[in-house]
Order: sequence, then C-alpha cells, then structure tokens
Amino acid sequence: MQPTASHFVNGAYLEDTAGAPIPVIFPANGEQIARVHAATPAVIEAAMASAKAAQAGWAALIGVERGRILRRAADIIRERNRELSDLETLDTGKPIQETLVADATSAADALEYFGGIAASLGGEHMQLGGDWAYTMRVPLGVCVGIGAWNYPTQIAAWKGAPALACGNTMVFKPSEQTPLCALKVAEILVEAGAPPGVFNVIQGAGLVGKALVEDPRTAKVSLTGSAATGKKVYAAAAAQMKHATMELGGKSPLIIFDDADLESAVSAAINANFYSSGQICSNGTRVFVQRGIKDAFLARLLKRTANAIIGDPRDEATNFGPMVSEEQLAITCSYIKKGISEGARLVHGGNRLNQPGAYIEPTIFADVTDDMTIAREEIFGPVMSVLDFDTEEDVLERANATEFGLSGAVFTADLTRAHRVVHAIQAGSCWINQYNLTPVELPFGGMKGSGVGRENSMAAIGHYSQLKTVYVGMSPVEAAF
Ligand code: TXE
Repeated sequence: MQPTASHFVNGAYLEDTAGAPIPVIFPANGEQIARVHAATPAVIEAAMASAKAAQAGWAALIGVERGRILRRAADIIRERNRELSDLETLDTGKPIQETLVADATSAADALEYFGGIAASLGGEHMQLGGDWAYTMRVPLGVCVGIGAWNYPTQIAAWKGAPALACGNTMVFKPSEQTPLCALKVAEILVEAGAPPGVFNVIQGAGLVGKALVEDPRTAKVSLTGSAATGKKVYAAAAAQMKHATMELGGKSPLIIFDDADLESAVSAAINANFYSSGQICSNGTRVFVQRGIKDAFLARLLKRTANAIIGDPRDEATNFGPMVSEEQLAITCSYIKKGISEGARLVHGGNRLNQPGAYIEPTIFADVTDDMTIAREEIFGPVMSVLDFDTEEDVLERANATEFGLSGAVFTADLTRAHRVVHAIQAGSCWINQYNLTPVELPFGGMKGSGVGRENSMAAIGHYSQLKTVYVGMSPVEAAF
C-alpha cells in the first residue's frame, strides 16, 4: 500500500522525508499500512510553481482536448475500479461493498461529465443596436482543493474535474487521515495525458492547507470539511479576495409522515445514518417521525438494523465497517454518552465492539428532543436520532431550527405535501421519497452554515471560471466636448 512517494507534483511522484511523518492506519485493525510525509515548504513551493507554470498551456488547449483527457482518466478509473476500491477501503475502513460502487465510480462520473462539457464551455453574444458584445468564460488560474477523509477519491475528482475542464490547474491536499487515494487520481490523470503540473497532490494537515490557501498564486479554494475549518478557510480566502467553495457539515432533517411507504422510509433512515458508518455530511441524522407511524417505524427499524453485518470491510458480505479513526470513534462515543445523560432513549447499539479496530455499533436513539446535543450538533458517526412530530407546520419549523442547511428529505404519499415540504426546507439538496443520492448531474452544496457555492453539475462551472465581458464599438466614438 506504500505509495511510490508522498506527493505527486509536476507529473511525477516527489518525496521529501524532512516533512513530518503521517502514518496511514487501516481502521479495521489499527495496523499501519503506509507512511507519508507532510509537505515541507519546498514541496509546497514545487507544487504551486508547477501548477502556475502549467496553467496557461492547459487553458490554451481547446476544450475538446482537455475533455478527452478527463474522459480517458474516467475510463482508466473504471477499468481499475477493483484496485482503487480496495485502496479506498484500506484508507478509510469503508466496506468494499460500498467502495466498489460509490467512490472510484463517482470520481469517474465526475471526470466523464466535466470531460463531456469541456468542449462546449463558452460565452454569449449580445446585439446592442449597431454595437455588440460578447462574454468569455475564462479560467480562474491555480485552484486549491482541500479534502475530508470520508470520500477521498470522490472529493479529489469532484474538485479536480470541473477545475481542469475550465482550464484551471489544481493543487489538491487530501485529509491527513486518508492520504493514499488522491495520489492515484493524479497518477491516472497523467496516464490519461494531462500535462505535468495540471493536477498535483501534496500531503499534510491544516498548516499545509493554510499555506496553500494563503499563497498569492492561489485563485480559488474549494474545501470539504468541518464548519469550523470552513470559517477559517473562507476568511483566509476573503482576505485576498479569492474565490471559495465551502462544503461543510450538516444536521439534516429526514421527515417521515404517517402515509409514507414504511419500508422505503426505514431504508432511507438506515442509508442516511449508517452508510459509511454515518460519516457523510449530507446525512439525515434528525429523523422526524409523525406520531401515528412511530411505533411501527421503530419496530421495523430495529428489526432491520439487527441485520447489519458488521465485520472486516474487505469482506464483500460486510455492510457496516469501522469508523475512520480512533479519534472519530471517541467523538462519537462522547455524543452517545451525552444522548443518554440528556434523557434520550437508547433503543439500539451504543457500544464499542470488543475487538481491535474503530468499531461501534449502529446506534439509535428514540424520544429525542430538539434541545438535546445529539439533535443539534453534527456527530459524523453512526448515531440516529428519532424525534416525534404531530403537524406539518410544527415539523417544518423544527427542521429549519438549525445553523446548518445542507440537505433534507420528506417521505409521504401526498404529492402536494411532498413539494410543499421540500420547498420550505432550508437546505441545498432535498429528496422526496429518497435519500442521499447525489449524481454528478445535480448541484450539491449547502445553505446557511453548511457552506457556500455548489459542486457538480453546470453550477460547478460557474464556480471554477469567471466571465469576461467584451463590448465592441462599431461606430465613431462621440464625446461631449
Ligand atoms: O475536519 P477538518 P476533520 C466534520 C466532522 C468531523 C470534524 C473533524 O464532524 O468530526 O469535521 O474532522 C484541512 N486551513 N467533518 O478534523 O479539520 C484538513 O487538513 C486549510 C465533516 O477531518 O475540517 C483536512 O484536509 N485547511 C466533513 C480538511 O481541512 C485546513 C467531512 C478538513 O479538516 C485547515 C470531514 C486550515 N486552517 C469532517 N485546518 C463534511 N462536511 O463532509 C484543517 N484543514
């Protein structure tokens, strides 16, 4: 698992062992599987300089050429899905059952989608009487991507693909918890024909991220991470008037009405809380259940949660793996303790497994009230809070009473109510009778404290390019004197 070197800069692996060592731990057994080094100032300089040097040439390629390279990278990723999924499982601890369908494949989707539209990016023509004008869509320059540890391959591609499609270059810093997968994305892009310096990966923790954000050559920053980090990075970007996209946390509502299809609603609650051991920013961690269906919902939820197959994430039968790290497990355990001490009713799980690895049971609290810590703060672990409600009006007010606004969903058979409710939910992504599907064709991003900007879809193009307006005078210029 040991990569050729810690960083990938200017089209090749690069090492500098003077950087602080970063151990890579397989969370299922706590064993160290690799070691990389944080970027030194020399590595940061090399990455920024190579991205800067490569940008003009990359932007000068016609869109169809840039797009072809991205699409070729998508094909290579699909061919190597098994190998990349194995690596993602080792890096994150997520079950191979998930990584085979949700990680490298999602990266390939982004590269294919943005590769496909690179050729048709352009501006508009406006006729202004005899004069006329046109707009040009031009790249921003060097973009910095900073990733979280929950979807390392996907995040690298969700940021890299639209950035490169628009003619930018990128320096990407993965989370220090999961440094391996982004290196593969860089390697594959070069294999697909990307010139050296177009997509660089360097390792490190917050300080390396901070140096990249503050580098005067950086034109744009896209972060996936916690709300606290988002505020710092957004402020640092603003200080130099840089573009910024912030994909941050959430505490999203999943609202289930009495008339909902019970099995689908239970499936959604399971997916929205236990997929990837609950480590997903858009999770529906506040499950509001209308009182008439509460007992039936809880009974079915408990029965089905008991079927979770907790085990080695490398085993294809496993559908619930460890958390990413001991630290994240400790955070989750402290929230479970708070839930119990604040009076929530623990109806399933709650315990760390008595075996090596960062394993905790899928955990369900019932009778949760809005004021409890577990209903207010993002846990980022497999902890579901079930809250009761009576009326639509009541639940909407409570659903929106949060600093976050990433996602939300409604389960109901009533068509008009479904639309009315999602229109009222203050969140960037909403689902009706579904949860957490985020195909590349759709914008993804948060309202309120969950962030700014959007990833994926044509919306991302707006965040990785800028418009230049050109007015064309066709007549002699007149002046007052
Ligand atoms: O995130 P951080 P962490 C939440 C989740 C989790 C908590 C902490 O609740 O428990 O965040 O996780 C880089 N300038 N989410 O510590 O610190 C950092 O190196 C520039 C939700 O992993 O936000 C990493 O690459 N960069 C989330 C990235 O920012 C900085 C996913 C995220 O780190 C920096 C992950 C700085 N000053 C965690 N400080 C989601 N919404 O998906 C840190 N970084």
